[in-house]
Amino acid sequence: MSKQLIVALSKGRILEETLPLLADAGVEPVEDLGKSRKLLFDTNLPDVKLVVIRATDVPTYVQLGAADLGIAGKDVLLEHGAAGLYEPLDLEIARCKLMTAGITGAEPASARRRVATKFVNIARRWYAEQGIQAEVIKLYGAMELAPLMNLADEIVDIVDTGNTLRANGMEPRELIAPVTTRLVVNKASMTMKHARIKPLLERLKQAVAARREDLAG
Ligand code: PRT
Ligand code: MG
Repeated sequence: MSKQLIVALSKGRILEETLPLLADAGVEPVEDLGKSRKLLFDTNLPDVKLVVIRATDVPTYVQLGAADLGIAGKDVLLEHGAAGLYEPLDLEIARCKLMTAGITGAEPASARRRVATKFVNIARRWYAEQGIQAEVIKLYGAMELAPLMNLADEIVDIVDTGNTLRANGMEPRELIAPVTTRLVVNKASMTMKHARIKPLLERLKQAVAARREDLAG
């Protein structure tokens, strides 16, 4: 195993909130991630590199050891499964909720429920736990459209303010899981590169705690 630490970052909305935390923990990319088309970045630390990839690919990179560390939403981790991963730190950013939602005022379908979502594993597991028969339909985006088009009775999606649901005549129903962004670590890396990972983990923990105190005023 090389002495380098590769950190896989989720591009998209998590990235903006991740970079200040990493900076507080002493890790800064040497160039502007947003302005570059590159995917692999050097940092101020000679032995730390960043890769910026799709959020849904982060668990795969870390699980298979292509990256030592990763930063991903709990939604993505629940959907992907966490074998081969440690999840030592809640970064407490990009807070939202995984919920079921349906057309406002409509009764939930009583027989076999058609559920549209990109979180098919989470949905299958949750409906099974509730003892609700569900036919889970995989979509890649715009879940809010499915009930309006009568493709599904309800959806499983991420809700923050609820504005997206409301704008489409829908309402949140049941909470499946609260979601924040997590730091994940490859299990082998945690052992083999412990001396390098431990201090970084500590500094990130401090950065998260400092941010929490700031927010509390
Ligand atoms: O592009 P891709 O399909 O991969 O995902 P994306 O564009 O939906 O999201 P991305 O990559 O920018 O960021 C995804 C991660 O951000 C998720 O894995 C969550 O952990 C986290 N996160 C936090 C959110 C939200 N808040 C959020 N509000 N991800 C998505 N949303 C979307 C949601 O899908 C819905 O369309 O925002 C809408 C709901 O927001 P409200 O405020 O209208 O309720
Ligand atoms: Mg996106």
